[in-house]
Amino acid sequence: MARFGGLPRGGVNRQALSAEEGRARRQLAAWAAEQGFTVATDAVANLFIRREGSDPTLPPVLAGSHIDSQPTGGRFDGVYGVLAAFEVLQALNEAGVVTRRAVEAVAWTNEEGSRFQPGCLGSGAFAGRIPPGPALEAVDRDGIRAADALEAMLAAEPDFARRPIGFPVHAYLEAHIEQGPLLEQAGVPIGVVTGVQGSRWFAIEVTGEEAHAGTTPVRLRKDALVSAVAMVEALRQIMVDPEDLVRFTVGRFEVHPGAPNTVPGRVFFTIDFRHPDGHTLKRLGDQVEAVVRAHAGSCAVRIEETFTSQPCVFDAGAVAAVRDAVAGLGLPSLTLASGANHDARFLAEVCPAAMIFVPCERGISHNEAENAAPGDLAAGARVLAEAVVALANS
Ligand code: HGY
Ligand code: MN
Ligand code: MN
Repeated sequence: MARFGGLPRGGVNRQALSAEEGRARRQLAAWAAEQGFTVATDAVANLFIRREGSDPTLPPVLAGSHIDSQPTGGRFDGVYGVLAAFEVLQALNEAGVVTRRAVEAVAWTNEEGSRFQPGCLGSGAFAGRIPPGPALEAVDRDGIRAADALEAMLAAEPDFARRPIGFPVHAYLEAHIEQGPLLEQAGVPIGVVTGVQGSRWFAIEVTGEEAHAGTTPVRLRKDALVSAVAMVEALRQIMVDPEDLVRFTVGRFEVHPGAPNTVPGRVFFTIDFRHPDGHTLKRLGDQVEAVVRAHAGSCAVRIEETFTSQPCVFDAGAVAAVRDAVAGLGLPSLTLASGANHDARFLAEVCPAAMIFVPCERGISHNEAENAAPGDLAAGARVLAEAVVALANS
């Protein structure tokens, strides 16, 4: 799968609704056909690979993640969970196991939110938490609308069955690399994940006035860069946290027109703010707009909260299914909450959901150097298989 959008340094650029992602989907469909699985997609391009159970009337068990990546992403983020789910289906074929409920491997659309904000478009729409219409109006850096990229993606897949967005699901499990250092530091192959911390994303546009760098006195300038830098510094001050639990990131900061001798007339930047506690997420997140406006200087400001996700605790029954699978396989494990956001956070709104983490080298992710050990990846897939089968027969 890393061939699709593969980068020279070993990572991937397989962004949501891109041609590379379309080719990766086609590859999954080809593997599915070899195994006799059926392939379906919905109006936001969530991809479902189905293995029938003995009772087709029962809501299925879903297992999966996402195959879209960051622009300089790693070979494991997301796609590991989709391939682990596919491995489970294939292993059931090879073992001749018939589960009571159907089991479906899922690739959710636009989990990353790097090309089109917000992320978790597919799982959020499936869970009825993100209205697809407005989200599909998002435009990428090249001016392409998400709706148009989606239309092109679906037009290339006339052979995939079509489904409505959302249907009853018995349970959902997601295997994923931890994207942090805890499992590697503890020296254990498996993380039993209890929930996901809260996230709030903002998009800020600061508008001043382009002017000549050599002739324009400071007192007459409306310098968007000076105002934007003051905003970021002031925000960083309110986000200082001695416990180091606050996660405050300005990942995108664009200066226009970007000419050395023109006073910047416009700056666009993003905020990714996260915290495990809902009260802190509200207390600090609700200050963002006031701090931004207080440092606008002579510029105009447009601020939009583009993504909001409260901290979530996974269903105890689903977490127990993971824990039982780990115990049954005699694997050492660590119990932890997820600092990264995942599709499971939205599935948790509509069915029992839980996650399985495996270590990644030095906790590095959203980086081409992302790496994971085959033994850990296999252990994670085996835990997924045992937990999926237990849930599919419940
Ligand atoms: O941003 C996240 O937490 C996820 O990796 N997309
Ligand atoms: Mn991911
Ligand atoms: Mn990611």
